[in-house]
Order: sequence, then C-alpha cells, then structure tokens
Amino acid sequence: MRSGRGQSLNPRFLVQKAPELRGELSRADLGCAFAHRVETPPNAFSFGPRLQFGSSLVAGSSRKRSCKAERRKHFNLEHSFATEMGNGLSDQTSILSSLPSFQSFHVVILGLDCAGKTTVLYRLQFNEFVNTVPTKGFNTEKIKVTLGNSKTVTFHFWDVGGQEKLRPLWKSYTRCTDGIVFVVDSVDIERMEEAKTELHKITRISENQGVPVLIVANKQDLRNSLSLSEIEKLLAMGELSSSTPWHLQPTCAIIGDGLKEGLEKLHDMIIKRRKMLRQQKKKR
Ligand SMILES: Nc1nc2c(ncn2[C@@H]2O[C@H](COP(=O)(O)OP(=O)(O)OP(=O)(O)O)[C@@H](O)[C@H]2O)c(=O)[nH]1
Ligand SMILES: [Mg+2]
Repeated sequence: MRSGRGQSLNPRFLVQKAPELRGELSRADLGCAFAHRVETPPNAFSFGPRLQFGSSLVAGSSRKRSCKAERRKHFNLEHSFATEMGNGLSDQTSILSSLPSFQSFHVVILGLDCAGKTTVLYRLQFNEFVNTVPTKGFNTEKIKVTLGNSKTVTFHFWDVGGQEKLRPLWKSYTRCTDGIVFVVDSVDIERMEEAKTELHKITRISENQGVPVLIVANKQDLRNSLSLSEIEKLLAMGELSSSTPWHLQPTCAIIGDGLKEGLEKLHDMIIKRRKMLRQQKKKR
C-alpha cells in the first residue's frame, strides 16, 4: 500500500489533534483531506508552499533590497554546489544565515519520495500544515527549535527530493553534516525494503560514519501504519554500523506530533558525538 498524496486518513485522530485542520477536513468530507492541493509553479527558486501564507511571509521590497547582498553571499557560500537543483530558497533563510553559526546544526532530511520530508520541514518552520508538491531539488530552512530544557538551537535543514533519480545526489548533501533525518512512510509496506536499502547505503558512506540518524516513522495517524518494532525490523536497524547512533521516532508530520521529541534526541546524539570527537582530538 502506498500512502501520501490523496491518501485515506484517520479523521478522528486528526480532528482531535489538529483543530486548525477541521475546516480542511470537512471540506474534504473527512475522507481524503489533503486531496486538494495548492500547486506551486515548478520553476527553480520558487517560494514553494510559503506563498500560501500571505503577506507576513512574503518580504516587502525594502527588506528584499537589504537582504539582497546577504542572500547573494549566503548563496555563493553554501549553495553553489547545488544551485541548479534548488526549488525552495527564501528570504528568511538568508536573514537567518547571518546568525552566529556556533549553535547551528547542519541536518539533512532524506527518505523515499512521498515519505513526508517537506511536510516535516514546513511543519517545523511554520508550526502549521503546509500542502506540498514533490521536491524536484531541495528545500532549505534555518529553523530555531526550543528544546525541552528551554535551550533554543538552530537547525539548518536540507530537505532533498526522494525520487529515485534524485537519490544519487543525497551524498553531496550529507558531506560534513551533523545529523541525518531519515523519513519513512509507516504505511508504505511495499517500499520498506527500498527504504532500508537507501538508509543503509547512506549511512555506510565513509564520510557519514558516526553521523547520528533520526529515523522518523511518519504517518502514524493513518490506519494500518506499522508499529515501531515492525519498522525497526523491516529497516534492519540492528544491522546499522555500531558507530552510527540512531533513534526511531513515531510522528505525524501534518499535525507535528513527535517531531520535537525526535529533534531533541537528534540534538542529544549530535552533542554526544561532538564531545567524543573533541576528546579524541585532545588525546592525539
Ligand atoms: N496522513 C499523513 N499524511 C502525511 C504525513 N506527512 C506527510 N503526509 C502527506 O504525504 C504526502 C507527501 O508529503 P511530502 O512532504 O511532499 O513528501 P516528500 O517526502 O517531501 O516527497 P518528495 O519531495 O517527493 O521526496 C503529502 O500529501 C503530505 O500531505 C503524515 O504524517 N500523515
Ligand atoms: Mg519533498
């Protein structure tokens, strides 16, 4: 079974958990709530789903001008290797890029197409559900997340398209990354083997040795979603290298359930690894 665009939802779950979705749900007759998609133009560097949020997120002309130089700098420094692939950069990204980088963690979001990566990204960014279109290149956002201990950290997320033809590019994005978020569609049983192959392939790359992986078991709101233990088994997570710290987190990206908890774990694993690397350096 393949879920995702136009899938059958568990409406009771959503109505209880996501009051802001009720209008959407009644319009869609509680059956295929997200069948009504707002398509965004497929041109590179389009503002993607952000356009749906109105003026507060579309920069005014003066702000645009003042950001121009910063945007160019940011772009040259960080995106040059992948500019041709981009389809979701924003003014917000460029402003946030000027923040001090010592608290910023570079995190790549990977997973098969339709797993919910972009939904995760924009749920974290706007704390709202955003209708998505398949990612042709990547989306990137710097997002401040307040963790349980009230500490605010900045994650620089790179959400890369999961279609088969785009997967060879994943390794370019994981170069020097602090962490990987690997999103899995919990009802896509048929493609669990494919997800396993991709997960193991990306973690086995020598540069990714020791990089913490947060495996997001997404779409837990759907009927027939696999349990965590089933997913753990199907993804053969026990066979991941012993040097790869991982955590499996159940989520529902459309309402945001489980995302903060997952990031908390990822943050802990990243900090632990950084400490370990520092100690190893000192010993040498
Ligand atoms: N029911 C349910 N649907 C979800 C959830 N997360 C995402 N979706 C839906 O799954 C579909 C695909 O989501 P995307 O975020 O575009 O998937 P993606 O992984 O970015 O896909 P690519 O960009 O093609 O790699 C959309 O219709 C989302 O609304 C979830 O937690 N529950
Ligand atoms: Mg996407």
